[in-house]
Amino acid sequence: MIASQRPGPSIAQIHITPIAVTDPPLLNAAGIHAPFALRTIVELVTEDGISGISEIPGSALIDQALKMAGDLILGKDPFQMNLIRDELRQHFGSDQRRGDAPWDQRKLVHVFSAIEVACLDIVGKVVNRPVCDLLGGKRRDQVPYAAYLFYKQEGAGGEHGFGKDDSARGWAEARQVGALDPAGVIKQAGSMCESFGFKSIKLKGGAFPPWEELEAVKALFDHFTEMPIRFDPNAAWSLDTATEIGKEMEKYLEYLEDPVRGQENMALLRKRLNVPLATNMCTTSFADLPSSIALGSEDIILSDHHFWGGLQASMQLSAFCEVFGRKLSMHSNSHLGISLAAMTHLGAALPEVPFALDTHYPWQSEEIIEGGRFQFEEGSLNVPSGPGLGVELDRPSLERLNQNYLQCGIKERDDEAEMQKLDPQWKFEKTRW
Ligand code: GKR
Ligand code: MG
Repeated sequence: MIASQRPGPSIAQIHITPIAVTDPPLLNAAGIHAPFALRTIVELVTEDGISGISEIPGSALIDQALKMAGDLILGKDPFQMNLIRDELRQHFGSDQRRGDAPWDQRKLVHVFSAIEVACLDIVGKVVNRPVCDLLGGKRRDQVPYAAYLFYKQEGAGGEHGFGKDDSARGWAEARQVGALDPAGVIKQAGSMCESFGFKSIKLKGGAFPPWEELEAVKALFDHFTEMPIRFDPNAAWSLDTATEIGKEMEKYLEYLEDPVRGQENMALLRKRLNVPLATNMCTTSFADLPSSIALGSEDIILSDHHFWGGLQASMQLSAFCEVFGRKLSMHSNSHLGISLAAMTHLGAALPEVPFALDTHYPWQSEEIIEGGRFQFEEGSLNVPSGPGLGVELDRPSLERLNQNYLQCGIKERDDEAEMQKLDPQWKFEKTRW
C-alpha cells in the first residue's frame, strides 16, 4: 500500500445508467443503424458529494463489467488512477478481441475509459481546472471536427423523435432525407457543412459496391474543391479490390481508412498505393503497436479514448505516434455531449491535430447535458472552460433516455439484425468485395 501525502476524496457511489438515443438509419459494412444507439452514462460521486461523469458506447455486457468494476473502486481515491487501473486489470485480466464489426466490442478498455474520464472530471473539480489541463495543458482553444457523411436509407430504422417533423429546416430537415447515391451524398454534405461550418469531409463506405462508392468520392472531390476528403469502407474490401479502387481513389483523398482487414493486408496495400492509410480496425490497442511498426500497416492511427482506455492512454498513444512517425486522428461512434466534451479536451491537449476529428454528433438530436447541445462554430468547438469536463448532467433528460433504453428492447448493437428487417437474406461478410 502506497501512502499518499494527504487523504484525497474517495469514491462513495457509482451510478451506471444505460440510455437509448434516437439514431437515423445509417448504412455501413455491418448493416444499418437501429432506431436507437445505446450509450452508458457513468457517474461517480465522492463522499463529499463531488460528481464525475463519463459516457461510453452502450452494451449490456459492458454494463455488467462496469458494475463489477464499481464494487472494486468504491472507497478509492480518484486521484490514484494508476492504482485503480492496476486493480481493474488484476481483476479482469486481459481484454478479448475487438471483434470483426466496424465498432469495438472489448470490455476492459471501455470500463477503464468510463472510470478514468469520470475520475478526471472529479479531479478537475477538486483542483478547479479543466480536464485538458490534467492532460498536460491546453494547446489550442478550438478543436476542429469533420463532416461525417453516411449513406442513409430513408424510412428504415426508426428516426423516432425527428423523422416525421415537416416543420424541420436546415440540417434537421436534410437529416431526414435518404442518401443512397452520389447526388444524395453531395446534398447531405452541403447541408451538413453549411449548418456546422465543417471544413473537411469523411464518407463512410462499405455499404455499396466499391466502384459506386468511388463515384461518390469523385463527386465530393469535384463539388467541394477546397475540402480534404477521407473515405472508410471498414475493411469490406479484398486486397485486390482495394488495390484497384485505391489506385483510382487516391488522387481524391486526404486518407483512406481501413480499406482492407488486418495489419498484414494494410501493410501490403500501403506499398501499392500513394495515399496515407488510416485505421481504427487493425491497430486498436497498445498490444498491436509492435506489429504495426514491424509491418508498417498504417500512416494514421485513429485514437478513440473510449477504446484506447481513456484520455491519458490516448495522450500516451500520441507520444508513441510522434516517436514512430505516425499521425493521430480521432474515431467516433454515435454519441452525446459528455463524450464530445471529453474528445474536445483531448483534442485541445494533443501535440497536434493534423486532421479534423470524426464525430457522429450532428446525427443525434438529443442531449443529456445541462444547457442542451454543443454548438459548432466554423466546424470547431470551443474547449469547455469550467472545471473538469465542464459539462453537467441534465437529470430529467437522462431519466427520459433511460426510459427509452428500458422500452426499446435493444441490449447490444446489431446492425446486421437491423438490416435483415429490410432484407432477410442479408448477411454480414468480413470481406464483401
Ligand atoms: O457508426 O456505423 C457507424 C460507423 O461505422 C462506426 O461504427 C465505426 O466504428 O465510425 C466508425 C469508423 O470509423 O469505423
Ligand atoms: Mg473507421
